[in-house]
Amino acid sequence: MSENFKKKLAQLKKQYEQLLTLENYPELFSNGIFTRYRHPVLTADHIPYFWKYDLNESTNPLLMERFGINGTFNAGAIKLNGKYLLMVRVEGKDRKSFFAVAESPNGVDNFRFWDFPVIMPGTIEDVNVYDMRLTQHEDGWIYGVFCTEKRDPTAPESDQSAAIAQCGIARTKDLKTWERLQDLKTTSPQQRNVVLHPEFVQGQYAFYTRPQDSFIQAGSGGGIGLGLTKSIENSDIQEEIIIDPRRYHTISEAKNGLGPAPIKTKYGWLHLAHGVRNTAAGLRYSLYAFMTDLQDITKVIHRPSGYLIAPEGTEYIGDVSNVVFSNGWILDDNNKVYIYYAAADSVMHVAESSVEQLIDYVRHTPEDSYYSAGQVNILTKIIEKNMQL
Ligand code: M1P
Repeated sequence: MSENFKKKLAQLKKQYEQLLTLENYPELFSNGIFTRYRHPVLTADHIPYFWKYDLNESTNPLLMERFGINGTFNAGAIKLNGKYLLMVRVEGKDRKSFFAVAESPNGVDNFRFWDFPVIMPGTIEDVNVYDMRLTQHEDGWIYGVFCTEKRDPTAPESDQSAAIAQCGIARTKDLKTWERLQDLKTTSPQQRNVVLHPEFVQGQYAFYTRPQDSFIQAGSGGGIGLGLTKSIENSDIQEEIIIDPRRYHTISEAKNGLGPAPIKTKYGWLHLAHGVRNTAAGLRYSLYAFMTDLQDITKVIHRPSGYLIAPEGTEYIGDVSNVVFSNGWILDDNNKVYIYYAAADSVMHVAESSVEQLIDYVRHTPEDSYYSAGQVNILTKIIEKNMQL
């Protein structure tokens, strides 16, 4: 190996190690509901250098990147055997996404990708796969439910962006070996943001869905739905009930979709979701929380108004600006909750909260009155009460 190549390689390794071992810490400011951590937990630079470079001097004498990575985002999350694992959507510069696991000892920093990306059994139909939700189901399996996308075969040749999104399902015990099951069947032409509920409902598997008419627009569809299927191997949902609809002049006016699998609490199921609103600057994605009934999971019992997390500062900047998106959180010891959220379809961040904080937030944040005057009324009551103190 030439001295020059050796030097460049050493520099590459040093920078990589420096980034991976960078200590993360909570921001000083918190709104009492959650606390953001200072640095992103994953970026495209966290991808191992031995994925991107051919390290053989004879075939890559200039030590150039051979496989470019665009982003690391929209990660499912799980704590397994004491390790914090993110099932990351890795997107290449070729715009194809795939899954890879990044592991951390503490959930907030030192995330390191496993040596190889996930080999997901599939078919040629899967042109692009992304946004996996992990569910530790009471049947004993860990399920990975994700979006599988292909070109719309009915679109004219002149349209090379029309796509069909559907829900792929796979299961594993260790996130290493995966068994691919039949894709979810529903009556909707498009499905994205599908999540498997962790418990059986009426003896069946329950999926949160997001029926849409077209790839981007909700059309006559939309809203977070719920459907049951007897079989997980040959899943087939005949009826979807919309449990959380889109609504005019809210953060989920244009569309919404569930985030990670819900967390069970004594008051109800805690949910995290994303809502989308159209603005002059394009679509704006933010995160919101709500709670459903423990017995009847189709019934929303608490719906705080507005968003929980929206982009801030550098989170705005990236491949798709004005987007925060979450499909993973981890319920940790002492009821701590790590919320993993992606910013601008580019990087992964973490915010820390707790079951206690999130329950309090969903139960005691006023619901939306859906009118300006109604909101002023709610605010006036808060001020009046405070004035009496
Ligand atoms: O670009 C923002 C997000 O857009 C899609 O979300 P939705 O289906 O709700 O529109 C997804 O493709 C998601 O991956 C992406 O982050």
